[in-house]
Amino acid sequence: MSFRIDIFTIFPELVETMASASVIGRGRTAGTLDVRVHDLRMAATDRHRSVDDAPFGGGAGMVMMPQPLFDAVEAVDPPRPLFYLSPAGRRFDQAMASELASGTGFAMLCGRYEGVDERVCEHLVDDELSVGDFVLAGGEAAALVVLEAVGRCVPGVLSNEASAVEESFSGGLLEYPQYTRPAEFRGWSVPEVLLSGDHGRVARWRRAQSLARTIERRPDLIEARGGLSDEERELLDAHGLEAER
Ligand code: JF5
Repeated sequence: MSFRIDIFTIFPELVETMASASVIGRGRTAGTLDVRVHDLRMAATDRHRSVDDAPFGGGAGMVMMPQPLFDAVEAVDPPRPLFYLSPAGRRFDQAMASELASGTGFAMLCGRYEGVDERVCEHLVDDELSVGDFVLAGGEAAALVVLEAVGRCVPGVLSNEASAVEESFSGGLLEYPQYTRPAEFRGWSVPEVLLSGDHGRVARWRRAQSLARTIERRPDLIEARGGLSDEERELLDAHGLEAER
């Protein structure tokens, strides 16, 4: 049984190309992911294959019509929930990605122009999702963000080694810095502890770096996990790092 993700878009070639690359493409080839891309214009009825029309009440831009959207979705009967990607949606995050990946599938509707007729939001989709506080020209880039974030969490898509990386974000902290060869590059050295071979010392240094980095760059994440423990303050202090910013 593979995990199914359906995407409805007026740019199926664009979405198909992106969804055939990298980890998602490998998941599809392996049969773990069943990604189905649907062209919204397939359900258009006029000879121009129109999916949009002028807004009632006037104003700039065009609105996606309910008929092609309802018909496209109903013809496919995709896995639910069906999400509409928009800046007005509930904010998508790693917790949502992991939770969705623990189910059997879901679907996404990509809007273009000024958005979709409100009856689509009320009677066709199950929820509205945002990938951030900015406005895109269409939902495709947002849907690809959700596809990749969820797809890589689906059991069997990533190696076990890589899935450990994911757990560290669910710990609510940013990643520690990584280094590879050479040990010195243009006079800049790799931290000595990483060359020591002392796995315990390396693990403590990495945790201290994750904490310090999160305090500095994303204090909201520290707040969300209920601040720092006494042990974490001691760990930072032992590495000469600041607990406060
Ligand atoms: C869209 C009207 C949908 O811009 C987005 C978006 C931003 N964060 N998450 C999604 O989606 C496309 C643009 C305008 C509706």
